[in-house]
Amino acid sequence: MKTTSTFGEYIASQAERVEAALIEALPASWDVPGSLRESMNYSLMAGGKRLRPIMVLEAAEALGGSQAAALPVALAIEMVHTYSLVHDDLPAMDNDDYRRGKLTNHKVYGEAMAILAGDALLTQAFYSVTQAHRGFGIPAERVLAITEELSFYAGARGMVGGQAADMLGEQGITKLEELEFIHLHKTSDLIVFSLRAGGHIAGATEAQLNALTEFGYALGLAFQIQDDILDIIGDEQKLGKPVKSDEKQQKVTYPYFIGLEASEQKVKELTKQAKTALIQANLPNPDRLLQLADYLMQRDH
Ligand code: GRG
Repeated sequence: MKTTSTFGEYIASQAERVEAALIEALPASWDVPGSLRESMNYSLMAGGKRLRPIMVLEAAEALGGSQAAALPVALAIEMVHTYSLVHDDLPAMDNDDYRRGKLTNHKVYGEAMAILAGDALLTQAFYSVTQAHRGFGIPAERVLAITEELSFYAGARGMVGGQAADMLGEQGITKLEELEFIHLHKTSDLIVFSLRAGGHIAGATEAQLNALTEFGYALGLAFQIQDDILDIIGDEQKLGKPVKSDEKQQKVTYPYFIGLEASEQKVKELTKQAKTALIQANLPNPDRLLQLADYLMQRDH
């Protein structure tokens, strides 16, 4: 267990590094309506786990790249993730009152400002990506690939498409494949983006990018199934949101289809599959990504 807690401390220090940079990303000196900046900051600094930005940093390091140069892209994915949460919580979508242990954005700033804060975070993300070139000299060609992939994995062909499929499916989902389509896009695509973007920063080859993609899809699905499991057996305090919400909303989840125990087994299998894909790619420093996979499987929030 010692290694787990040491790695947990490492992850916490990486999260702090991301948070310090996020504070600087939306400076008080901006000539922006105060409530818009506050609303953006409120959700951005509400204390998420920062897993996606950490994945960008660790993927860059796995390939011998610079974490500092990867930081602007790490911030970008946290901005996109945060916008998606703000919009997902709106009355027109999931209509949630709590997120990350705090009132949701629209409960504090009103629906219109929450929509605008989400829009502004999404737009700012693309600005942040460009800073990998402007601030750290990452070749423009690599930054172009990251920009292209951010719009792909976060947009209609990615996360937004997954969210739309989820809304359209609601309780009508009858097949595990339909549920997997939703998870692959709604959850895994941002994870895959994060890993590939870290790879691009470090100048990954096509084969290395493919390995990161395979790792990301398996890890993303494991992450989502674990999320569904925690909604059943997790601790409200640790999760920062009410549990049993899937059951209350009659949501079709992995545990609903195959049961709790089989879902726990599936998380283990997917984690092993993810790690195998990475090990076979012979990356220069894969250890932290491999540890991250185990860490996520054991997470309780
Ligand atoms: C509104 C376009 C749009 C998309 C919404 C993010 C999302 C898509 C929906 C939120 C609900 C959900 C269960 C999404 C799946 C991804 C997921 C598990 C998000 C939570 O990620 P964590 O646990 O959150 O990393 P923190 O708060 O730690 O950052």
